[in-house]
Order: sequence, then C-alpha cells, then structure tokens
Amino acid sequence: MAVLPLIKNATFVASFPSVDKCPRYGKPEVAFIGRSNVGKSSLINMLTGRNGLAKTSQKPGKTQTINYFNINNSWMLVDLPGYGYARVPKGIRQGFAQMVERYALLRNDLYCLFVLIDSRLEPQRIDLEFINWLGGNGIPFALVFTKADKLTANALAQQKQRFASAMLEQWEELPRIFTTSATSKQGRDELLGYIHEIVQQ
Ligand SMILES: Nc1nc2c(ncn2[C@@H]2O[C@H](COP(=O)(O)OP(=O)(O)OP(=O)(O)O)[C@@H](O)[C@H]2O)c(=O)[nH]1
Ligand SMILES: [Mg+2]
Repeated sequence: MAVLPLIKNATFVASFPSVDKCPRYGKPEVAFIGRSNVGKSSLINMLTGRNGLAKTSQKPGKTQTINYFNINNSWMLVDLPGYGYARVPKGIRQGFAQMVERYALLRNDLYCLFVLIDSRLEPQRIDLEFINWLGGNGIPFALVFTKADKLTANALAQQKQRFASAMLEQWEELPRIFTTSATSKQGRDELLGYIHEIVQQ
C-alpha cells in the first residue's frame, strides 16, 4: 500500500552561513534552489502546511543562509538563498552563488536538488547555465515550475514546453518535472510523493 505523503511534523532547526558549518544530521536531505524570488521559501511553507515556517518576501534576496527544517524527524528540507537577481548587489550575489554551489558539491546527504523555475518567465539563461553546471558535476536534480496560479493552463503548458526545448539543446533527456502553486497548493501531493520516494531509498 502506498504511504501517504503526509508531513506530520515540520520544525525549523537552524541556519548556517556555509556548507562547512552544517552539522551531519545523518538524515537524507532535499533542497530548493532557483532565482531569487522564484518562490523557494513559499513552497516550503505550502508543502509543510505552515505559513511563516520559512521566511518569504516580495523583495528578492530574503533568504541569505542555508536553512534546515526537520520533517517527521526522518528527513531534512533545506531552503537556500536565490541566485542571480540583478537588484541584489554584486558582491552579495556572488557570495550566495558560492554558498549554493559549495552546498550542492560538498553535501553528502543531499539526495535531490529541486531547481525552481518561475512559470511566467521565458527560459532564463541563468537557470539553464545552473542546470548545465549541475549536470556537469553529477548532482541529482529535478525541476519545479512555480507560481502556476499566475497563468492559464494553456500558457503554462507553453512555458514548460519552451523550457524543455531550451534544455533539450544541451540534454538528451529531461529530468523529473513538477508544477506547483504556493497559493492554490497545486502540485503538493505529487512533489511530496516524489520526495518521499527519494528519501526512503
Ligand atoms: N501567486 C503566487 N505568488 C507566489 C508563489 N510563490 C511565491 N510567491 C510570491 O513570490 C514572492 C517571493 O517568494 P519567496 O518564497 O520569498 O521567494 P524565494 O525564492 O524564497 O526568494 P529569496 O529568498 O529572496 O531567494 C513572494 O511575494 C511570494 O508571496 C506562488 O506559487 N504563487
Ligand atoms: Mg527565500
């Protein structure tokens, strides 16, 4: 019988300024990454059903550390700073990028990095470059199209198709792809179901 992808318990554990400072928790972890403002923190709140668990903001650059959430005392959910938002000062932007890249490269407990893509935007070079970098380094990842509530179903399908076409210029096959909305909760069960599959491996 399938296990229901329920989150019974979600607690904030701690924030760290670099992967070197993150303790070994001995639990599988999955992390959310993507451009600043794409909705990483909102998605964590939506999945856990706890508004305010991860801090969100209309202003890009809100999440500035590696933030750990303990889920059901069985796996860890990690909120990361966003990459590449032009309005964040260059020095800070580079610092975030380095923090994220080092986390992705060095964290042994990382089972899957979910790369969030804003459904409303045309394929962004920075997302494609980051995905190629993940591929080049053998880091397991999946895609999540966010803010699905902002588009009609047709427009959404078109946007996803555009992104897939852009990816297929470099890739032979596509990764797992999810579509979510933090406001309508679209995609919650699919994404949680997949995470449960991963962390039980
Ligand atoms: N309509 C809609 N708005 C969303 C959704 N997800 C996030 N937002 C809004 O987008 C803005 C950014 O959300 P955050 O979750 O803070 O984004 P983030 O990726 O964590 O941003 P940084 O921490 O700055 O990198 C907020 O104003 C959210 O309310 C969504 O699914 N639908
Ligand atoms: Mg955030």
